[in-house]
Amino acid sequence: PQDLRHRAESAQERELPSTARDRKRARQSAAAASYSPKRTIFDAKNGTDLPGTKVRDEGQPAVADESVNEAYDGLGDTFALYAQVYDRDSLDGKGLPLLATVHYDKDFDNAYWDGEQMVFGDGDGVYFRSFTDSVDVIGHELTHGFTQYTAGFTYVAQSGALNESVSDCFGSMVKQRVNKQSAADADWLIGQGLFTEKVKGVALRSMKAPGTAYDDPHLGKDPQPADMDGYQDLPHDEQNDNGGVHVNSGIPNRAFYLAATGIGGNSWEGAGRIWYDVMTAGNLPKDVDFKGFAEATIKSAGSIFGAGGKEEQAVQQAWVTVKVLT
Ligand code: ASN
Ligand code: ZN
Repeated sequence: PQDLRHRAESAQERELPSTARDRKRARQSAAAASYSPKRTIFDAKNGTDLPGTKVRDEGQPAVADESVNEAYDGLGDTFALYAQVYDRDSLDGKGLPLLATVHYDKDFDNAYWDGEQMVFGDGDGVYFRSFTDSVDVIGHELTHGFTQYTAGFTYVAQSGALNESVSDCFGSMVKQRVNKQSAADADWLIGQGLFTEKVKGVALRSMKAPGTAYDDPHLGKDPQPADMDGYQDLPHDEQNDNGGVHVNSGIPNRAFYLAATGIGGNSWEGAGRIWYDVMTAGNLPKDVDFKGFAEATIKSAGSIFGAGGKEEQAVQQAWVTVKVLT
């Protein structure tokens, strides 16, 4: 064992920066380490004026209000995924400040990204708890900002479902990384813990088993399909969730889950890297469909990890399983 350790050390020494390319990479990771978030949390005090009253700025200590601290920490965890794993300085890659408002409106059962900031409701207290409780929901909302600054997927029909799905993928990876969970160990639930004990359900969505997250007399049944056989071709208007963007997202969500677990290890190092590359490559139309996105992920898997490798095969198989590709 002693001998092996010695050999490992000299292998490491040989990898010290020597070529110009290595030195550049060393500089880049030094830069990544120096990225730091600029967070500001506001309180709407159960009104609807945005952003509301400033209650905690970057670097200030925790306050008495738990929702404020949960939002502050969740913003930090999301910033850390983008900075430390993907070497990205905030959502726009240029250090965009992260703004969030808590206690928005009364009994507000949602959270959203308004194009400039995040907004969190307290939940009605009967069926929903505070939307700041789930770090994956915080990662989801912030990722709408990331998508806005990158691929810009139009929020309707298949490109809208991809917009939703990418938010779930990165939101889930924020949570998995905080919890130090591999793809195999993660629960792949979005919004676990948001329901009160009154609700028959475990979370808002399941990426692993879309359609099974809840089945409740008040909320109805989780409507997500697990493959293209259940795709819901709804009218493209707001009354129909812009063509079922939160419904059909189950299909690409499950493809991501299958790709991540097929590759193995931590989702953010395998499937996450591939999805990030597709989002930032700048070569997809804003109204891309599932098939166009799927083909881009397969191509990207090959160029990052090697053509024909296990990553490319896992991604290809994932899209076949959800019946986007044949
Ligand atoms: N929580 C929802 C979302 O981010 C809010 C919405 O935009 N309908 O998708
Ligand atoms: Zn969303």
